[in-house]
This record gives sequence, C-alpha cells and structure tokens, in this order.
Amino acid sequence: MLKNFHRIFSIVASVILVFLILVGLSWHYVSNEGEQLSRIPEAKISRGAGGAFLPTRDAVQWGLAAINAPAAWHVTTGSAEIVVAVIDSGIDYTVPELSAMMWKNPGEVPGNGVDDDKNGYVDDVFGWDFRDDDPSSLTGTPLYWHGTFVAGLIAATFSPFTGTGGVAPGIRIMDLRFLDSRGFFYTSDWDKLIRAIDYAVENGARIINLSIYSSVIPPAAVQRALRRAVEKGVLVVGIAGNAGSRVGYFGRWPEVVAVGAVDEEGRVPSFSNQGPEVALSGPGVDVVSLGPSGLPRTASGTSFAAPYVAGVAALLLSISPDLSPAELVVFLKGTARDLGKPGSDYGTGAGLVDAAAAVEAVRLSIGKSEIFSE
Ligand SMILES: [Ca+2]
Ligand SMILES: [Ca+2]
Ligand SMILES: [Ca+2]
Repeated sequence: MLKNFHRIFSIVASVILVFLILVGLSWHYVSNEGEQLSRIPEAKISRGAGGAFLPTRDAVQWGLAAINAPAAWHVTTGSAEIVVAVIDSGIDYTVPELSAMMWKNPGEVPGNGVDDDKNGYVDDVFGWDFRDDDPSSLTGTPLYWHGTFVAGLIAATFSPFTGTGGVAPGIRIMDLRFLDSRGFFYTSDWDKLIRAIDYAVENGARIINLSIYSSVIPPAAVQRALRRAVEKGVLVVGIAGNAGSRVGYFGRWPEVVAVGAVDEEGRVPSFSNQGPEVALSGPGVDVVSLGPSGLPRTASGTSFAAPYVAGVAALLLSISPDLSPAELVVFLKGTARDLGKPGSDYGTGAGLVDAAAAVEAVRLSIGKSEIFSE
C-alpha cells in the first residue's frame, strides 16, 4: 500500500516536473536591461508575475502565432485607453481572463437605478444589453457563447495552460449585446443595432468589432450609423460572411473593413465569402478561444477572423492614438502578408494581417526607429 503510494507519488511528481519544464521552456523572459524601448509591456499577460514575461509563438494558439502577435507584444500588448466595442451576443465578463479587460463606464455608479453620466442608459457599467434592454449581458435572456469567444480573441489574458489569449490583452472591451440566446437577430432589430453603434461612438470606443452579418439588405439608417462612427474616428471591423458566396452585409459597405477567413496553411476555406470588398484576412478555421465560464473551445468562421484584425488595429492605436480609420486600414493592408496569387485577391484581400509588421510600421512612422524581432 505504502509502496504503491510512493510509486504513484513519484509518477505524479515527475509529470508535474516535466510539465513545469515545458511551461518554463515555452516562456520567454524579456529583460528591461539595455532596452531602449519604453513600451515593454508590464505583466499583463502573465498572472501576478512582477517581470515582463511574454509567451513565444510556440506557446500560443496558431491564430496568434500566424499573425505574429508574440513579436508585436515586445512593443505593446495594448493600452487601457483604447476601447474596442464588441457588438455581438454579449460577453461573460465573469471569465477571469476577460474581467480585467472590460471597459468600465467611468461616470456610472453601478446598481443605483440612476443614469449618473446622463448618457441615456441607467447603470450601464460594461456597456449595454440591447437585446434585453438592460445593463448586463448576464441578466435576462441566456447568453450565447459567440460574443465571449470573440472578446477572448481580441483581449483575453494569455493562458499558458491552453495557449489561448487575445491579440491585445492590454486594451478594454465594451460589451454591447445585440444577438439573442441562439446567436440571431431579426429585421425588427435594426433600431437596436443603430443604438448599439451610436453607444459605442458616444462612449469612447475607437474600434467596433462587428462579427455579425445580415442575410437581407439592411436599411440605409444602419449604414448611416456606421458612417457616423467612421466620421468620428471609429474603425469598424466586420466580416466577409460564411455562405461560400459573395461578401454579404455589413461587410459589403465601404464603412466596414471586411475580413475573410484563412486556415493554418493560409488557404481560404470554402465557407469564407469572397469579393472585392474583402480588405484583409485573419485566422478563421479551428481557432481556439474562450466560451462562457471560460472553458476553451474551437470554432471556425469569418466571425473569428475579424477579431484578429480588430485586435491588431487596437495595438496600432495603442502606440499612435490619433490614427484615423483610413490610416489604420493603410497600415493594416500595407503590412499584411500576401497570400494566394500575388497582389490583392477576392479571397484574402491584401492578405493575412500581421501584428508585428503593422506595429513596426506605425512605430517607424512616428519616429521610433528601434526594430524588434524575436
Ligand atoms: Ca449611464
Ligand atoms: Ca447608476
Ligand atoms: Ca441582460
């Protein structure tokens, strides 16, 4: 009995030791010594450590590696000043990897029944639930997983256990719930969507991630709302859609940066809609992120390609907050990695978004010439 216990104990200890070695090997310590950079990220993507530990590309899920996020993190993991509004199915903000990244309305006292900041929404703390017309995605009708998954791809804290994490874990996420408990919206919902877009703009978001699409032509009032957003400096990142056909709405409109999906080999999956509107592509086949309760899950769709682009755009704004939506698009497309036949194409647009190259291009443009590579 005692012998068995010792044997089991020693096996368990060996397994733990091997695991710790593997985890240790997969982490890369970034020393501040001799660094000219002032933007070495703090311990935002390690839990509780005092130094600047950054995961290397072999420690992260393929999507983050494919867009060169780990190299970009040497420059920035994102600024808390930059807010990305996720108009989606709501976010489970109790997930530990997300809760610290939630935007908090600075002028609102939670739960007092008063619209303290007088923005028209009572007790709107992390955003607004336009589906239920109440302050929280976690009250009223049940949450669909999609929005949490998208938010995780943009800004979740890196987990060394699953390799999951967001492109820009230093930024803030605004939760604007629009889709219902099955991930749908209806033609009676256009006003909700317009209100959500206006909310994002009026409450300080710099990027809207719109991983939703419409099977009917949306009313012009929705396009006008998106135009208001762009004119006020908000980048709208949308999707090509998943019908295996032409780019749908909202990605078909020029106000929206339409993102197509690619797989780990850079191929366009059959579902990813194509057309001249496709600006860029992002990882969108078997990508891994968080579902409600924080459990990792895998999903495919252009919905999950767009957040990679939104995340990279958020990194760019973090180092150069005055960039306009048009300038962001120039940097994103100009640094994308060309796929398929040379030049822009209907499947991948300018190519796969590249976080490290885009961040470096913006840094060079603002006169900070240090070049960093892994
Ligand atoms: Ca309010
Ligand atoms: Ca209040
Ligand atoms: Ca609710």
